[in-house]
Amino acid sequence: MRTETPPTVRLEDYRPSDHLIDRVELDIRLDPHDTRVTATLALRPNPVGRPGAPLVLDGDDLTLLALELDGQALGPDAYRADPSSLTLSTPPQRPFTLRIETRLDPTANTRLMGLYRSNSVYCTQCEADGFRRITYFLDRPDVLSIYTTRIEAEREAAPILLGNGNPSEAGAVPGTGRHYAVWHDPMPKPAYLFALVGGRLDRVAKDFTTMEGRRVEIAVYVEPGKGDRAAYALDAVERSMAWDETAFGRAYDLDVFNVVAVSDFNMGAMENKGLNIFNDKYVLASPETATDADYAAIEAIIAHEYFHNWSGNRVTCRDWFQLCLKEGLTVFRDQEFSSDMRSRAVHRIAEVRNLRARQFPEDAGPLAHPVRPKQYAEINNFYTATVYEKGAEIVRMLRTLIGDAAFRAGMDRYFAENDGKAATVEDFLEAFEAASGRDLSRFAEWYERPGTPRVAASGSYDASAQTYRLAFRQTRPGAGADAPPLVVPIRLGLVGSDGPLDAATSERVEAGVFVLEAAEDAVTFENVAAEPVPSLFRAFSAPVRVASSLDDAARLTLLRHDPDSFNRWEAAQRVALGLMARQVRGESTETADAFVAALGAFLDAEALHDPAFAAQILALPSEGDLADEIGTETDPDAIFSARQTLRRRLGTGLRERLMSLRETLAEPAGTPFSPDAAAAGRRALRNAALDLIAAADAQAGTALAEAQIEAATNMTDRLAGLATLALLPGEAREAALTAFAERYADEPLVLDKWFAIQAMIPEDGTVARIRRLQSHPAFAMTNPNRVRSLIGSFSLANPTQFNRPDGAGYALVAETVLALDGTNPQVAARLMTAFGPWRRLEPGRRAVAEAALRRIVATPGLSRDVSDIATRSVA
Ligand code: 0A1
Ligand code: ZN
Repeated sequence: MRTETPPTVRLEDYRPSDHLIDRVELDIRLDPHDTRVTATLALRPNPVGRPGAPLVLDGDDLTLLALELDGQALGPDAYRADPSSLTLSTPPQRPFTLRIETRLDPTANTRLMGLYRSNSVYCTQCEADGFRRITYFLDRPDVLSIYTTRIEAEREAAPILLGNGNPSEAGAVPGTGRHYAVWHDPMPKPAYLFALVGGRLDRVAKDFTTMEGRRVEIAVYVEPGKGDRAAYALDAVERSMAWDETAFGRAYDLDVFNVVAVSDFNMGAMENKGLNIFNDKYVLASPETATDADYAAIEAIIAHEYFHNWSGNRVTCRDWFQLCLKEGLTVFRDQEFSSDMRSRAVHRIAEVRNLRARQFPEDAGPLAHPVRPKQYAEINNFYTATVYEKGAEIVRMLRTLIGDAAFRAGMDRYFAENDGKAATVEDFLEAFEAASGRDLSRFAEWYERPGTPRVAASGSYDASAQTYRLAFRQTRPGAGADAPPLVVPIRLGLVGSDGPLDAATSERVEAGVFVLEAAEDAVTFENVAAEPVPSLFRAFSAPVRVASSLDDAARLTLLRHDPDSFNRWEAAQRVALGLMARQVRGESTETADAFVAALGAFLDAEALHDPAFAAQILALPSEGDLADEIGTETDPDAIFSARQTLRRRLGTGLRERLMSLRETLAEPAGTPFSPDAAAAGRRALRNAALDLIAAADAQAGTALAEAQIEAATNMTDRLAGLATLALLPGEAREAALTAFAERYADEPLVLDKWFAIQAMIPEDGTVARIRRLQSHPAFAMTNPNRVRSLIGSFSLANPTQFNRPDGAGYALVAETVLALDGTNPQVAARLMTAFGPWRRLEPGRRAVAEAALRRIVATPGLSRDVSDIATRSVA
């Protein structure tokens, strides 16, 4: 472990690099412990940099072997080198060449940044600042270079050698058993997009011809023997390529597009130019091993990384403060893709569930930051839900504000004007201002301050005038007292007791959208025949919390009649949240019966038309949602029991219907598996029904779950059965867990699900169970997926046990963080973010959580990653 006092990097201090690197030639000789890297850099002073400035190249843990300037070895006085930098204090004031030789030990690289080995496959991860662990470089996104990479390795150990760009040459190194491949990337790129792969891998491939007539070979590389699990990912790449052409007019620009799956990866995947490297969890799928959720995630992440080819690679970021420029935009693009591939309404619900589960709490806690942060100590800690998901919501609001046509024109303009450049949020907004003629300077405020805005709405009906006035008031908790009002697009409509009130209009509402720009404003509808229920923020048109005084009856009117599916779901969620919150406060929940009746009527009328949507309606808000709703002094046990009570009530009240839906939706024996949205929706509804039945009747639930596991022909149904049993203590559960582990003993990604299910058991014994599982042969602290499955699932999805009043849950996570910090600080820091909501706990737990955090802060030798999260968490 290293102690570092992290220097703070500030957006306001940005200045262009003093030097540029036009061309990079890399010669990389792979060896398990002694890899040699020779980098030949064509440098020149930056015309907009400081003349005569020293050249300071970044390094991280590097060993310099040799250094030449324009072909001459440099004497020790001419430069200074240490593991983290290489400095020439008086570099030439003209173009010059540096040749730098470094030595690496990829096998010893446990941080999984730079060049490392995963199950003996050589691979790289360079975002955000991993390239400096390969060679000394100007490792910043605004230095763009043309790369040519020669990779050499033992042919036996690494028959496949992949790099960025197009393959240009390959052959044997005579008399050595080694071979090489040369890759040339014609597009200028920053160092964070560099990648290479070397190893034994199986390959599946297909051709694609772009709208520009380019023939592209798409290939997916996976561990030997797993080729049959790569078909879905390969198909998803092809669909992504075709979709980006029609939806955004973006074509692929190289002759090959390679995707490689590796087992050890800190994040989901990485968009390296022409060579996307993936966590294998987001590539490998078969009906036997992957759930419907896995298939959907694979489709989304394959698309996300592919879409980065334009939003991120062709147009990159000037500095890391602009991260949302590529991430928020690319999430928006992958969400649109998934919505087109699946059901738009159901996907929107999933997006909002995810935003509320991860981004809202982040924005309300100690790690809150603007979508474009103003400073950071460790950039790797800013790959957050706020930058990604709230960033995507900003792009979506922009489209809502200016309309589809101007939005598309703005995107075209953004790509055209910034192609081959490193851009800023300002460049992005400018393109839309030009395309729409709308002043976006006030809209830009969305990027500037943290906190989820609140919009309060209240309506008043004037029966004699047949008008309905809706008054809005926005506030910005967490944004500071001087925060200006935001520009908030509110998609809205009025609904009556028999259906939407289409005759009602207002001159302030255009194409169904009212734009709230001031702290307070109001809109009046004319022609309102009867007292309406307002349907606000349709399709979740802005990432805000809405406060309205609608009662349950009004919300149930929306559930029945709102033409906006999202708001129908939202209405049901709000009723459920209200019921659970009242239960926590010890207030009356007598309206629960009306809720159950409304859900029953809904199921009768619609469940079979749209099972996926019905499954969403039946899935109650999570414990986290309820904690977020309650906001302060939360008691996870009270929250858990309120949710249990409502689940039981639904399970009891809807039992006959749920049983019959399970029958009707059962797949006839022999139906071939399809991962498509329709089939997945039917499975989702059957499994939502199982969950509620089991909540109300443990015996029936056990029997149904056991039978389902026995009969399952796919992982979705098998795992849903196991998840149901996991909530029902007893022999059946333990037997099912044991059988599952035996069946999948050789399937690490499936055992991850098994770890996670056990980590989420909301019972006293879980901490002890996790401690036992930590020494299970399939568990490994060196593999991020294993750690996230066992410890991450516990800390994020088991609120009662993580927040045990005796502190045993916090202790388990804190111990893991500290144990991991020495080997993989990035993953350790991410685990720590689970402590985020600690201030919102009731005083007893709050004190225990704070003590655990302070113990981490006080630990000597913390990595910069963990110390950054820990100190901000208690600040
Ligand atoms: N740009 C990637 C995310 C990513 C970021 C950092 C990494 O370092 C370990 C890896 C991946 C994406 O958005 O998919
Ligand atoms: Zn991304």
